[in-house]
Amino acid sequence: MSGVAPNIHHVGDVDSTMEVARAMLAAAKGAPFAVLAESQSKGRGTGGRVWTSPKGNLYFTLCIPEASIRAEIVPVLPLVTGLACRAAIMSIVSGANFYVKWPNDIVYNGKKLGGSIVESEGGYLLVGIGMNVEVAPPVTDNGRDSTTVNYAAAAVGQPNITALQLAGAVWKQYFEIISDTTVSRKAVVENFEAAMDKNLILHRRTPTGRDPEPLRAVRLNEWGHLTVLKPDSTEETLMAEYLF
Ligand code: BT5
Repeated sequence: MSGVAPNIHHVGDVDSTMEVARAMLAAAKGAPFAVLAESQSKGRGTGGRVWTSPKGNLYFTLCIPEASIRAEIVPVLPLVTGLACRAAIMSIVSGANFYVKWPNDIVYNGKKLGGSIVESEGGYLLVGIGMNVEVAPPVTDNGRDSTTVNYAAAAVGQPNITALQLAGAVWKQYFEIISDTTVSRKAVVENFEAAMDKNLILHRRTPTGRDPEPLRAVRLNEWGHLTVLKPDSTEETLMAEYLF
């Protein structure tokens, strides 16, 4: 599927690109497509969290037929997503250090720039990606401060970019990674580990906020699970926890 021509549907203000994409699955007849919205009134993150979605940023759901994704990389698809998003930004803005934060975030300068969710339906994987391009919304629920691609671009003297440009770059990078048969699960894990910001102080999420214990990312195992270092110098491997 390398070089798959982008098939991106542009929509205005929607509830969530995940729902818009779902409604389009049947008509897509097994071909890959994506939905790019200007803004969302019910943008969502993981575990019922809200994704604040004002106009000016990227709200994108990439719908990929499950059959076209090598079984080997399906378990690490959130990591593939983070790597594709980071590569997309860096293909447009050079000279700034963008990082990934396990399992599903893009960060710049210790602040959150974007995040992703993966859902599955009707033979498709729906990869939802939100990245702040122009607007850094205030973040409320104990989250990390937010930042934007254009803030980072300005910091390194590069021109502003648009959500449209970024969407095209994400499409390209995503299909490049999933089509490249030399990219094994091991390579995805190693590339993600190399792109992690290991200086971030992480906190486990709890149902009501965040756990006070400060953690640091150490390494990923072959399945992409993160081992963290605790203040008492012991290590623990996380399975499916999300971190602030
Ligand atoms: C994520 O969730 O980071 C996944 C976000 C995915 C959003 C995309 S937009 C296109 C598609 N359509 C949707 O409806 N969703 C996807 P999570 O790791 O759970 O992070 C959510 C937390 O991030 C919130 O609880 C806030 O703390 C913070 N947050 C919310 N909006 C933000 C923003 N615009 N920028 C930075 N942080 C934000």
